[in-house]
Amino acid sequence: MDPNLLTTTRAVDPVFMFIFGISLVLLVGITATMVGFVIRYRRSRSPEPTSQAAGNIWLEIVWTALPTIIVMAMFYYGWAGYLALRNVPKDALEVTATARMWSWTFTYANGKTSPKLYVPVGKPVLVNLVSTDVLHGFYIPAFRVKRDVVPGMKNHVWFMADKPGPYDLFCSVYCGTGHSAMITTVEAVSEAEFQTWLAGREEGEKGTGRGRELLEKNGCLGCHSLDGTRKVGPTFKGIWGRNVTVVTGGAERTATVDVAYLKRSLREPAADVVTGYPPVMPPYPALSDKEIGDIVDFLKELK
Ligand SMILES: [Cu+2]
Repeated sequence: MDPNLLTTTRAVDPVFMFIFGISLVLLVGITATMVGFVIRYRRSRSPEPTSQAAGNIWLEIVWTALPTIIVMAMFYYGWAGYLALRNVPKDALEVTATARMWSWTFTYANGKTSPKLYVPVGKPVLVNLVSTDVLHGFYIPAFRVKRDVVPGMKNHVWFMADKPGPYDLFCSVYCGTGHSAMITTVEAVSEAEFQTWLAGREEGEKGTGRGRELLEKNGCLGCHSLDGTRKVGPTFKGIWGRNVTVVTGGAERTATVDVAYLKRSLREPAADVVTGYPPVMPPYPALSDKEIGDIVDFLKELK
């Protein structure tokens, strides 16, 4: 790790304190002067204006020049910080973040995908931002980075974790019903742990094989939990073989979750909508029968 590297946190914080400090001094100074003048020049004490001054050239020069200097200093300082946010260190680890309604997927150079952003501590990370549907916002408060994720536009952020630990990652732009569920974690771990993770599967993960991978890759787990928690859509826990009440063409009916039902729900989610949930799921027409079979195998394991 380069100790002199100007990280995003180190670039943003002093600018924030600088602008905040100036604002505080001005707020206190102006308020105190105002209160002082109100007391000193109140009507009972000085009913008639005593000063006949028509102007003061030096006063005007000072109150023009001083704010100009302050504002230009804020601009210069802010611009320097902005450059630090946009210029990515050369040795940065590259990850692609894919945003969709309503989850994140992170893809690494070796093809590994993950719903959490794993990063090594002390190494700059470049995140390419991709949206597959609508406008989202990539936001990690701990690293002071926030950037719009615009469909069809190349965009990026970079940051570096100084200390290991989990950090919150949010979507900062309202993107529909499940927006508030678009939360995940940045897991900053040691370089060795990171390499182990990158090479293998996550520890303690429920289930194995392609099925779970497909659910992660397509962002299904953003809206459907595996542990019974109610999210934007029904949980996957115990879903296989369950009887569900769905609305089909305006009428309620009972359906059994089997291969035919899941296929229809994936390819035409609007056809059967489970009662009590909003009809917001996008269709996944690209999933093959084989892939749906893998997902079914995984769902059966979740009983
Ligand atoms: Cu979003």
